Amino acid sequence: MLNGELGNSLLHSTFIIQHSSFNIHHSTFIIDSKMNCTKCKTKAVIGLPRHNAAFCKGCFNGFVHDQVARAIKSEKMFGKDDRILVAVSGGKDSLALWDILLKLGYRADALYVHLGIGAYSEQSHAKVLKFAEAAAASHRAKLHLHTVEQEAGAGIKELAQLIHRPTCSTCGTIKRYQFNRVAIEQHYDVMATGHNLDDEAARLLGNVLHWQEEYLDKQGPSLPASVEGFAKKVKPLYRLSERELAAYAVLNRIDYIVEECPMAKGSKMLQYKEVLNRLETESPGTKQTFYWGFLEKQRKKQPTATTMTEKDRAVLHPCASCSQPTTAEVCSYCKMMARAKTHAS
Ligand code: Q46
Ligand code: ZN
Repeated sequence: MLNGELGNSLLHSTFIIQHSSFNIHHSTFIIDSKMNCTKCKTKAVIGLPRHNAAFCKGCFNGFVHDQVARAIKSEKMFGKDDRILVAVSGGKDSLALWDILLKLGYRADALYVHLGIGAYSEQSHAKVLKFAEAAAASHRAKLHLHTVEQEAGAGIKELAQLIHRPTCSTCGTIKRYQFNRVAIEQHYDVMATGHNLDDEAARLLGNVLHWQEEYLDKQGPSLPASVEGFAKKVKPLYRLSERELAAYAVLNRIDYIVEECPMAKGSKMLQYKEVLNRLETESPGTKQTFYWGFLEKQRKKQPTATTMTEKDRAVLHPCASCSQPTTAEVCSYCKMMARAKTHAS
């Protein structure tokens, strides 16, 4: 991840951060020893080609916090009195998000879903606990935990095999369900995820390539609580790149799990990220232009006769089993748990 000890490496002329065990969406940055901070003119620790700037640690932290504050304000995500539930995975983005929100003075608790994926889950859980103990101690923030194995009787891979569904779609259903359930039951005003600019640009590329118009409509960084039982969802990191968040985590000594989930290997999202990274290297700012440009167009779009919220209201009703909103009689989570129980017995 980091060549050399952090404190010393910041004094050295170069330091390199590499992450992702697959080396697919690795972020490598090298600081030219001659670069000075654009703001305060002291020695820079990171260069940001897309902003044509370089920052020292203090100014870089200020830049990151400012980008998040701008995202929260411009997308009307939440206010200082709102209770926020952050979805944490143990990775750099979600832990950085929790850290930034607490430092900006927000009331942010977190939820970790233990997927039961062997060493990966054990390590990511340990990273989350470690951060939570430090964050909770200084900001009185709380960590909620949901363990898939406890409820389903099996880890995510075994569960997916049992019900004959792809692991990642099973995982997606469980995470969406549990985050929403905890947010609603524990009366949080909003749920925040650590999706960054790279995630959103890659998802947009995928949606455009397949002309997934319905998904495009829902790709904004702030989704309102469309019906009762659905929590509002926001992505306060959409203005920051993966590389900037890796740098933020390292510079602020946030101990995160560097490895990707082993199930992500070969995924389409990683392929899209790789393509976008190549474009970004040639033309810094490509991802930003692509995703922010899309958001700008969405904002200008004349509101259609039927907004997404109205559409949602028309098709959603409480699940017959658990009461969470669903388009079917029984929600996909309850169906999945019922199938798991049938197959297990
Ligand atoms: S969906 Fe799939 Fe991710 Fe779940 S099983 Fe891992 S790769 S964590 S975002
Ligand atoms: Zn249900």
